[in-house]
Formats: sequence, C-alpha cells, structure tokens
Amino acid sequence: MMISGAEIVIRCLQEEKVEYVFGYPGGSVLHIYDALFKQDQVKHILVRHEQAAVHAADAFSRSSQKVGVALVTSGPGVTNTVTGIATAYMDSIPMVVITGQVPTQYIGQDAFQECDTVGITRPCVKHNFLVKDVKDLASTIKKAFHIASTGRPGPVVVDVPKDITAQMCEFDYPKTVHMRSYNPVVKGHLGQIKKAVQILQEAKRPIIYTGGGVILSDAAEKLTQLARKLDFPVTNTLMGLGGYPATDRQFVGMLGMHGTFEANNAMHYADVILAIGARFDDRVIGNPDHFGSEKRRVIHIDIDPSSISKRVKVDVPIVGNVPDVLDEILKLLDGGFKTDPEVSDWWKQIEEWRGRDSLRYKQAEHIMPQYVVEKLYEVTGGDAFITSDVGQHQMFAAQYYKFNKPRRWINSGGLGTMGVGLPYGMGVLLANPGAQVACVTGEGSIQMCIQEMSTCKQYELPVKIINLNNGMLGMVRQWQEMFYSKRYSQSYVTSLPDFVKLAEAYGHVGMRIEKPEDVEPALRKAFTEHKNDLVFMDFIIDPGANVFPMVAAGKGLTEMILAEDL
Ligand SMILES: Cc1ncc(C[n+]2csc(CCOP(=O)(O)OP(=O)(O)O)c2C)c(N)n1
Repeated sequence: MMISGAEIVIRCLQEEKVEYVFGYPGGSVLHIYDALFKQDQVKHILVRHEQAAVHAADAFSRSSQKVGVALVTSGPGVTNTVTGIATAYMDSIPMVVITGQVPTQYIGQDAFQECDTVGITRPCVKHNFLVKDVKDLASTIKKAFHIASTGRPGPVVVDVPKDITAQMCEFDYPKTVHMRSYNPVVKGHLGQIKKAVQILQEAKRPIIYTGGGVILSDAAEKLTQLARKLDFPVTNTLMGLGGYPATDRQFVGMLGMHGTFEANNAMHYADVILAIGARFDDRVIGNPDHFGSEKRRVIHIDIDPSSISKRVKVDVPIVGNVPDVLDEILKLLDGGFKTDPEVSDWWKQIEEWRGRDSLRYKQAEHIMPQYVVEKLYEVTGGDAFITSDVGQHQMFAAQYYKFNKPRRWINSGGLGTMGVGLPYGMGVLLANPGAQVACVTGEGSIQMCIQEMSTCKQYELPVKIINLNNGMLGMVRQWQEMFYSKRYSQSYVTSLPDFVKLAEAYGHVGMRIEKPEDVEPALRKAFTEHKNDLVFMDFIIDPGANVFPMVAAGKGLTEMILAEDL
C-alpha cells in the first residue's frame, strides 16, 4: 500500500518503538504533524522552545539508554535546536532529530523559513542526511537510528523537505543496515588485552579512571567487578559519575578541575592508568605538560579510536565496546591474577590524601549550597535522578550527591550548556515515570529555559527545582574573584523575578527557603506532600561560596587551590 512520506516518518518511529517525540510544529512539518495526529502509538510532547525539545530528548536517552527523538520545523525551528544538538554531540548521546525543510525545488532560493540545516549542523552531529527522494526516506531513518546508537553514540539529523512528506510510496522498513564505510569495532584485540593485564599485574601505584563511556555502554556492573578484583582505586570524570558506586571505599571521588585532593593526586602520581571510556580532556588533566611530567603507563579502552592518544600518549590502546573488553579482561584475571603487594602502600598514601577531607566546608549564617545538596541526598535516599545546569551549583551537585548508580547524574559535561536542567528533568521523568527527579540549578541557568514550566504543567511532570540562588552568575563571579582582582564584570544578576510567584503563575508550587534549619524540612515536604507537584525551591544561599578544590586554568592537577582552612 502506498502511504505518504509523512506517514512513513511516523511508521518508522513506530518500528523503532519510539514512545515520545519532543517537538514543535511549523509549516514544513505540518504533514508529519497530521500523520502524528492520526495515530496514538508515538506520543508527542509539545515543548515551549525547540532547544528544550532537543534537551528533553537528550535526557530521555541519557536516563534510559534509548534513542531520544526530536521533531522541529525548518529555519528558526532548526536553528533553535543547534545548542541542544551540540550539547548531545559533545557528550556522545544517541539522538535522532527530524527537521522539516522547504520543498525540494525551493532549496537554495532563500525561501521562507529556509536554512541550510545540513550545513549548520554538520560540525555538531555524528551524521546528517537530507532526504531527496521519498523512496529513500525509510532506509535513511533506519540508518539514522543505527548510526546514533552504535559505536560512539551521537546525534543524527534527518532533514526532510515538505514535498517529500507529501509524496506517496510503498513502506518497507529495512530489518538491518549495511554501510560499507561504517563498521564500529566491538571486540577488543586479544593481544592488546593480554598486554594490559600484564601491566595491571605489575602496577604498584595504579588507578582506574573512567568516563561517560562506561555509563553509555552500560558497563558499570562489570567495572565494579573488575575494580573489586584488582583492589585498585577508582576515579570518575564528571560524565562518569555513577559508573562506580560513590560510597564505596575504593572510590576516591571525581577528578579534574573540581576533583578531590585524593583523586587528582592519585591520577597524577599513578604508575599505571587504566582509562575506560574517558578522553583525558582539558578539564580532567589540567595542564598537559604538567601531567606529562610523570612517568607512567597508560592503558586506554575506548570505542572511538580517534579518542586514543589524542591528548595523552597511550601505551596500550584497546578499541572496542567497553563491556566486551571488560569481559575479556575479567576472563583473563580469573586465570590467576595477583595484585602487586606494593599496592597496599599506595592505598596508605591515598588514605593520607583522603585525610585532608578536601570537600569540607564551613557552615555559615547563610545556607551553604553544599549543605543543600547533602540534604537532598539524604532526603531522596541517594536514589534520585539529578539533573543540573552549568555553574557552581553543577559542581556542588557532582561533589556532594553520591551517585551509586549509573544514568542518575544528567548534566552537560562537554559543552557546558546553561539551560539544560529543566528540560533534562522533563526527559528523565518521561523515561522514568514516578522517579524522584531534582534539577539542581542557579538563578542564571534556570532562566534560560524557564518557559518549560508550562510544558511541565501540561504533562504533569513533577520536577523538583532546587534553585541555589546566590544572585550571581556564581561560577563567573568565582573566576573574577580569583583571577580578575574582584572586578565583577556583568556577573551580578539584578531584577530577579519572584520565583515563588512565577512558579505559582505557571500552576506549580513555589517555596523560598532562607535559613539553614529550614532546608531539610522544606525538601522533605517537597518530596512527600508535594510528591506529584513541580516544586520550585528557591534557596537563598551564601553569595560568596566558592567551589573547591580548584585546578586553575594552566595549572597542573596537583596544583589545586583548596578551601582556605584546609
Ligand atoms: C549558554 C551558556 N552561556 C554562558 C555560559 C558561561 N557560564 C558558565 S557558568 C555561568 C554562570 C552560571 O550562573 P548560575 O546559573 O546562576 O549558577 P551558579 O554558578 O551561580 O551556581 C556562566 C555564565 C554557559 N556555560 N552557558
């Protein structure tokens, strides 16, 4: 039977078992919206800004392992998605974004709402397509889902001109995909794996350093098995939190710019680094020359060969899917493995570093942001999904909420996009109905997608917004305080709205919390009495609180600035 291109789009989404499409309609996608209307298998979430559609689809994916899907119109609909696409690309999130395009015959003629979608998105997608023949539509969408979710995942854009959505064609959804030029490696090279095991056996000061790749490939359990067998310390990147249980003794905390004293020192002075699904980025290793000054051997497991030896010279590269490679390593360890006895001295050194208690902070008259996150952890039993925006609040959430499970910490690590927190909360709740979801944010970031409170009302999404309100663009202020002689250029936010009234205006619950003793009762109330409500919690916090430890730009990992009294 012949069906329209628009119907083909929807049938493809059905075949892919897509539950939700996050989107916003417009002229060039009207046929697709009409086809959407005629079925009820694929549900549509109408956001208030296309940026939020992509962020929500992204978080849907981050919290569920499924591919997130967004649908937008041509021109401004597309340009509004670019931040979301780039955010997902930097964090390797599998996503398919379907964009409307002007009719084929108008392309290149500056038609109404035309933009060069393929050109604009090219540098920030894993791949993109412009469909020029309705006969290619189904197979292109199949390829898009395949590319997005295999190998190193990432966003894929499918640009569909309006006339293509009107043309009629037989629907035939391919069962498999064959692409000659795209065959990601899954199994690691056995010879390399054997070499790695040998080096692990010789290690005297080892560390396991893991990133988002462990979360994305669902390798957290295998990682735990491996770490237990080896009895090596484990550190996670910002993107890797939850990949290893944060309350476990072997966990030395997050590393990098705001990592713990013990994690950064252990990473720097390790004689063997086992890097898994991580990319040694600038926020992780600090000054590369300083990092390179220590002699060590590096084993690097990653699905993406281009990540290996990109920033740090690697001795044993292992390209492959992390769980598959860990399986092979575990098998070899079962054949008899002895951790070097000197590793116990290394542990003594690590405990000494840990003894500095680098996340200690002073309580003050004002509410301390760290305290709010600690109480949030207690009140939610450590079991919530925490989304965040970007700034000091993000770092406080990463440092003080102890993530014991993967896919619970949802934030923009690579691009550092302010505004993601609330739409991330929406995507998480749709993927995990009934879960506790808190968005830890700042008064700067939350205002970048605050209109989504309206979407939350429409679809009854009870995100708990934890606004750590310091009246400042806090992270900018911190840098200006420390490196620009306190010249606070444009980092002071005045004329803030009354967030309680604003939440109420959208039909939600608002709370303003000003005293430390009110923090815990307010959180309890939000998560019990108002379990099913969106609650905007405006915590008025110490405006001078800074994030420590801190590795300043250009400094080495061990050259941390600690809180004054440490
Ligand atoms: C879209 C975007 N614009 C600018 C920045 C740069 N930036 C990083 S943190 C920050 C301040 C964030 O302020 P707020 O949300 O109030 O959080 P706080 O640091 O006070 O916790 C800014 C402006 C960014 N990360 N993203």
